[in-house]
Amino acid sequence: MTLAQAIENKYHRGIAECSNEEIYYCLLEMTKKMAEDKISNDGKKKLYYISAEFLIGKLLSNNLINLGIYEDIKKELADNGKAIGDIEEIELEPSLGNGGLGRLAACFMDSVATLGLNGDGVGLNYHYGLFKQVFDHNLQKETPNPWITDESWLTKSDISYTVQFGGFNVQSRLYDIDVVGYNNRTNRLRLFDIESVDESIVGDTIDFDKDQIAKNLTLFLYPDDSDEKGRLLRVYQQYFMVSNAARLVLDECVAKGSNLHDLADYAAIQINDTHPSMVIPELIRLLQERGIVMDEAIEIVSKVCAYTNHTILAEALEKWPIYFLEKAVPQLMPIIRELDNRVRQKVSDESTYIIKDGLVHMAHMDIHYGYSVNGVAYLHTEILKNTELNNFYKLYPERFNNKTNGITFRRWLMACNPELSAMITDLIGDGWKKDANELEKLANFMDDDAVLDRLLAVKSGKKADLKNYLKATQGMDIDDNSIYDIQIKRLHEYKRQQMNALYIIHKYFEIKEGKKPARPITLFFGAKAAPAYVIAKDIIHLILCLQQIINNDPEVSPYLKVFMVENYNVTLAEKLIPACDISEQISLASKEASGTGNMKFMLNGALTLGTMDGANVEIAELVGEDNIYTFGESSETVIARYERGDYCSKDYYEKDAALKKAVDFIVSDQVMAVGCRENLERLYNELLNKDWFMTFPDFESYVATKERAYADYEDRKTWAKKVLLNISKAGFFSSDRTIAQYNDEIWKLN
Ligand code: GL2
Repeated sequence: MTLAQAIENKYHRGIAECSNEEIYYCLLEMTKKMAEDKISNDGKKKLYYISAEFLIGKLLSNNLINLGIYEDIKKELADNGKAIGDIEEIELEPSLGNGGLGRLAACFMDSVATLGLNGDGVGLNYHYGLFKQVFDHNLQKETPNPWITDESWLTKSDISYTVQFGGFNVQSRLYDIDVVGYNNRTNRLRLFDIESVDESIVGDTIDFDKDQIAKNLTLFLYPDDSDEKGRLLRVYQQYFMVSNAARLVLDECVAKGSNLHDLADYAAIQINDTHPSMVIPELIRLLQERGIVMDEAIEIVSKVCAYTNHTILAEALEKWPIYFLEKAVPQLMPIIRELDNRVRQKVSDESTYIIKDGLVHMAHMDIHYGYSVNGVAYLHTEILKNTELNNFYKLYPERFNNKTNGITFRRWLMACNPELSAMITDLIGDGWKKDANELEKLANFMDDDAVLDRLLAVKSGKKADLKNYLKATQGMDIDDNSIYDIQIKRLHEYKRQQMNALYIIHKYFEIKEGKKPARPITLFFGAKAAPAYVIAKDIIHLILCLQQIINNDPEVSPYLKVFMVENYNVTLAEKLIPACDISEQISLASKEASGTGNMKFMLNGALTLGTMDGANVEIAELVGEDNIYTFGESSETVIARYERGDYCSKDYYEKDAALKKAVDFIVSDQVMAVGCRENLERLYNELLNKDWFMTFPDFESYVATKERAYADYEDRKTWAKKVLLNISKAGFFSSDRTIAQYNDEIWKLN
């Protein structure tokens, strides 16, 4: 059916006579129906990818592309005076994730379906998701982020379970979203909700009654955990997620003929980070309920569950107090104790015990009772094996493996950058869409001036698009002749947005002193800070203050501007990434497990300015040192300094005059005039007395390397060559490659 026919059936009018909203809802219905009618993946064994986050982004364009009708629809719309971009604006972005970990899960779902593998995602249907960020007086404020409308991609299923908590029950309801593989069959994203959810307990802010679990359970992703009630709510959410998931797994496997003793022939469960870790004791509990004895239940579950570690930061390796679990999920504690006792009987290394000092270490349970532990980039996995999880590696070396992250090129090139996609296809054909390694063929054009010129022209077009979009949506005045230098990612001290801010101050002073850059520079930021993460919010405050001061200074703003986009999300990433010249990947070496933004930028023709951290290491290896701007201390140096415990940021501050000047500016009268003393002083003191993520030792080489990149930008032809080389080497970072490796080495479906 054409769109015109669908519109005629639904509204008895033509496309041109319909509003964008009417067209969107018709396309939604039509696309949903087409996805439903597609054959779904099947097979004896199935993957269940359990994750607290699925940052899926808007689905319309992606689904049109994967169904193979994007171009037809776009043309039909254009023929009727409508732009597909305007229709996309109607869709609300599902707010089901926080950052890289959630977006990775979404990319993985796309690739699992595209490779024709039988695998579903399982998570929660948060009504208000992660908060919506608004800026008020240069401060981040949080408001609810509703996204579920009467008609949406969700389909209500007839699956519902009673989930038991300490003292009360809730009734669940499963909603499904079809995941369409690129020119292939479909899988599903399975999102559990509670029947008794009550949106009305939330007002204009993200505060709500944390005691009313039967009403609030699926309202927010990562409810504020700065108090005990918030942390307890996370436990309720996690158990709700995995209890439903476990029952779904058992029911589906039994329906396919499993006798449960052979569960591992029917199911592979990937535990994405520690949020779903309770699936291990819950499955054991359910197997016992179905007549299997403890010994065997443990054995079965250990052959089904595999764990992915996404970070070495202690804060993200969850440890729940025993009394939390006893209160929320008392039925699990005897099982967890039994699991811990078994570890104690066979292992002498106390550091690996599951229960220690009244806390349950979720990752420890995953490693002892799962069959695979993977890191998400080469360096990260090495650090896990040799440092962070070395005690476990010594026990189970065969369980550890690396799966370097990837991204889906359907969303992160074909959908967000059709101009670059078309250029690539003109040059090398469209085989790259299914086999990303074919991008290597672009290397043949390295000395073709016409190709290099076209590449630069595509970039200029995307820069103009971004300028227009941010003007229309956020009122920003951007010079598209400037260098676009972009840092977009969660706000976290280890990612070091504060170091970039210090650079900006440094540059501001240089311009004031008459040292003007060869070309204007625009620095973009996009980041949400966790509501309870005080210093992260202070860093946002500083950046917004700098934005106000610099952009309004007639002496400086012709050469330097700063923009922090409000409410950074997938939709904004899809506009920012194709327009970027310089991709900021400046985490403290050893701390960024992988990064996936780095891959998206590279694929879209930005050059990386980064530390030797996470997947940057692999990017550097692939493109060679001439085609990336690396700087800063190595992970070995950083890890050794942490071990010595002798870092003193003040020493660096005293020695480096430029650094001192930049840091002092944070608490200058000029910044105080537009900002809040409390926030600025706190940040200043934090840097001077702690600087836990060591921005000062890297500052000098960061500034020097950034300047070198800016200078190189002026040789447009050489720059274009570097860009083309980067794109040609990006194939490795396709999530199709990552998923093929997960399947070959961990899941073994088919
Ligand atoms: C993260 C890492 O910080 C990030 O480097 C990695 O790319 C992603 C996906 O593996 O996982 N870990 C984590 O806890 N979050 C991440 O984004 N939130």
